[in-house]
Amino acid sequence: MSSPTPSSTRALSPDLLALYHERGHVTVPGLLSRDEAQTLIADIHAWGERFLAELPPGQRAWYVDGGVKAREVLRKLDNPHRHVPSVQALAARPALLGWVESIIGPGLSVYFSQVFFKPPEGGGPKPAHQDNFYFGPNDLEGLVTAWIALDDATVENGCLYFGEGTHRGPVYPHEAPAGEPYNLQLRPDVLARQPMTPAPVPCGGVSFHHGGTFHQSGPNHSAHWRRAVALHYVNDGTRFVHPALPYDETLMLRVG
Ligand SMILES: O=C(O)CCC(=O)C(=O)O
Repeated sequence: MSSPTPSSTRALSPDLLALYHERGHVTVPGLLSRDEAQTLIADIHAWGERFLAELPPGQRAWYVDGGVKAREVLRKLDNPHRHVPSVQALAARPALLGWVESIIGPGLSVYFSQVFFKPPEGGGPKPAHQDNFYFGPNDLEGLVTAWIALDDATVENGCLYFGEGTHRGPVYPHEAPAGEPYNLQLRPDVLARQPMTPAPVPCGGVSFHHGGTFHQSGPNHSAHWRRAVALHYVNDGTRFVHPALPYDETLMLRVG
């Protein structure tokens, strides 16, 4: 097994931190080796198959990718930090916690986590949104998402796009299409004013984004998977005062 690229167990460098505060997101390569990413993928898919087999028909639209006609493929999974031991270990990795703490301060918990799957030539887009609208924290600076690429995330296979500097603006109202309450998104008139910049991430790298930063992802037009784990970290002082969807706070996990 190849060893991971060495990564700091302390804070983000001042340059990366400055970039984060300026743009509302920053990419840090080399948290995981490709072998470690493969192990996580295997563990997540094993859990995903069990989950899919037991999923009631009424919840399928929430979790299953509608773009893959030939077979049923998961679009997302919720709270892997509670269901997959290797994801829980990832969430508590000292190198990652050091970086997160330099962004939002000490006393860290995972509030919510997700796996986003984009299967080859099937994974659909994720519309533009702000995590702070979904989670509704009292402190808009108290939350950061660590989005960890388990495959190379490229423009072709549906990497994230960010609205640079949008974390300094308001949290806008979001709307969901009929029948898709989970698909809350920014309104077209707000988005029309905001260019979105692609942010490819190499396998094993982390993209940190602020809770106010506009972000979205494109469809997967490639022959390759695009999978990622998003860990939504919060600091000690942050409470969730108006979440837009029902999040189960009993699944929060103190990690630092
Ligand atoms: O991975 C994606 O396509 C969407 C990720 C996302 O919205 C997030 O991490 O908050």
